[in-house]
Amino acid sequence: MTDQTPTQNAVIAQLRAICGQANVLTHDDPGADLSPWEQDWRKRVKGRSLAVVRPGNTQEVAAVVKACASTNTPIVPQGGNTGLVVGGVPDGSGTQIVMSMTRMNAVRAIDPANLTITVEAGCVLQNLQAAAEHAGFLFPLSLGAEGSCTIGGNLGTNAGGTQVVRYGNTRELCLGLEVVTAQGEVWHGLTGLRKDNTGYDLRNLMIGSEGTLGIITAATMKLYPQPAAQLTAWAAVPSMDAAVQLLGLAHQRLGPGLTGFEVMGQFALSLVDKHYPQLRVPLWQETPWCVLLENSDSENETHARGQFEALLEAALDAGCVTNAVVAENLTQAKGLWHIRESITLAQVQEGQNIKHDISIPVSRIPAFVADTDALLEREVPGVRLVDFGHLGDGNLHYNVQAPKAADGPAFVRTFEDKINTLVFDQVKRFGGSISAEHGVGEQKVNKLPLYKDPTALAMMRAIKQTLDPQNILNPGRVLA
Ligand code: FAD
Ligand code: 2HG
Ligand code: ZN
Repeated sequence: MTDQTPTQNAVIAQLRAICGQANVLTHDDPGADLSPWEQDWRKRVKGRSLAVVRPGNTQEVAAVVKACASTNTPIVPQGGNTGLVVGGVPDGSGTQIVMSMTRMNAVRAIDPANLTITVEAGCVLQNLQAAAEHAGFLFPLSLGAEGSCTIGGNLGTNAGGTQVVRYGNTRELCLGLEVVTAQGEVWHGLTGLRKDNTGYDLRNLMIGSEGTLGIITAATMKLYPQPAAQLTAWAAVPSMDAAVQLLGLAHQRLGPGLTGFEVMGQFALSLVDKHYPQLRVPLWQETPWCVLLENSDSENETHARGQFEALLEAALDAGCVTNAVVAENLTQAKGLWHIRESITLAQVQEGQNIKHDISIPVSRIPAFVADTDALLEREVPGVRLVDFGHLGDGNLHYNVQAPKAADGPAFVRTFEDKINTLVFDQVKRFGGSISAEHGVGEQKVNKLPLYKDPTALAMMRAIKQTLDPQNILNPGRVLA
C-alpha cells in the first residue's frame, strides 16, 4: 500500500463514490501503470499522482472539485497530454489529482445557421474536425497532435497550429464556455453569441489559463464554410528576408485565401530526411529555407490554381522564390503537410533538445534569426539550430539541438538555462513574446517574471488569488 494520509484515502473514496470505482485509478490498483497520465509527451518529467480521476459529466467534475477543495487537494486538469511545457502532468509529490477529461468527449450540438458546434472538453480535435466536416462545415484548428489532443487542452493552452494566419488561434475560434470553478460551481457560458458586452470577458480569461483558473467542461466553437478548392505549394526561398517578402506577396495576391504559411530551415528538413527518408522531402538540399503555403479558394480549383501560379511567377520574378512545386491533388498536399508536421518527431529521433515557441513581429524575424544564430554559435559552439514555424503569424520554433557528437541529455542539463536566457533576451530586444502558442506550464514559470510586464504580472496574480484562493487548480503552473 502507498503511504497515504487518512484524508487522502477519504478523498479517493469520495472520488470513487462520485465517478465510479473504475474511473478513479491509483498506484495501489493491481497492475497499476499511471505513466500515460504522469509522464509528459517529451518525456522530460515523470510525476506521481495521488489518483487519476476520469469524470463522465459536468456534475461529476463539479462534485470532484468540491471534494478536493474541502481537503485542499490540488487538481491537474488533463486532456490528451500532448502539451510541450509540462502543464498537464502532476508534480512528484504524490498529492495531486490528475483530472483526465477524455471520457467527456461528446458533440452536444451543431447549429448550422449560427455556424457553431458545441462539444465537450475531452473531444479529440480530429473528431471535432470530422464532426464539422460531416455536417458540411470546416473547423479550421489544425496541429500535428490533432489525433490525440483535446479541445479542452487546445483552449487551455490557446493552441495555434497551421491555420492561424487566416482563422486565428483557438481563442478566436471560441464563442462560449462551460467551466467548473475552483469552488466547484458551474459557469454556464455556452452562449454561441458573437456579440456580448455585458462586462468582463471571462471566456477569454479562461482560454490560455492552462487549467489554473477553472476546468473547461464544454465549449461552443465557430464553424466555417468548407473551401471550394485547396492548393498547397512548397517553395525554395533563398533567405528569411525572401520568405517575409513572399509572405507579403501572398497576402496581397491571395487575400483571405491564404490559409497557411510555414517556414522550415534546411537543418530541420535534413532531420526529417534522415529519420523519415520515405517522406521524400522536396528541394531541401538546394536552399537554406523552404516555405509551405496553402491557398483555400471559395470559387473553384481553376480559379485557385490561376491565382496560385500567378503568385509563384511574381515571386520567381522578384527573386524571393528560386524553385517551387505545387501539389497536383489532395493526397500530394497531405504528403507535404505530413513532412512539415514530422519535424517535431524527427527532432525526438535525433535526441533531446531545447524548444522555443517565440513570436516576433514578422518584419523583424530576419534580423532576429541572423543575430540570434550568430550569438548562439558564439556562446555555445557547435549547436544545431532547428528553425521552423508559423511565419505567417510571426511564430518561430527556434529549437536548439545538441552539437553533433554530444550527449543530448547532458547538453540539455548543462545549457538549457543559458540558452533560454540568451534566446529570451533576444526575443525581448526584438519586441516579442517568449511563448506564442505552447504556454508557460512549469517549464517557463521562472522565466515569466523576467520577461512579462510587472503590472500585467501583478494583475495575473490578483486574478488567480481571487478565482482560486486555495491555489488548488494546477498549482505551480503559469505563476510560481
Ligand atoms: P494537455 O497536454 O493535456 O494539457 C495542456 C494544458 O491545458 C495543461 O496546462 C492542462 O492542465 C490544461 N488543460 C487540459 N484540459 C483542460 C480543460 N478541460 N480545462 C482546463 N485546462 C485544461 N501546440 C500548438 O499550439 N501548435 C502546434 O502546432 C502544436 N503542434 C504540436 C505537435 C506535436 C507533435 C505535439 C506533441 C504537440 C503540439 N502542440 C502544438 C502542443 C499541444 O498539442 C497543444 O498544447 C494542445 O493544445 C494540448 O492539448 P491536450 O489536450 O493534449 O492538453
Ligand atoms: C509545431 O508547430 C508544434 O509543429 C511543435 O508547435 C513545435 O516541435 C516543436 O517545437
Ligand atoms: Zn507550432
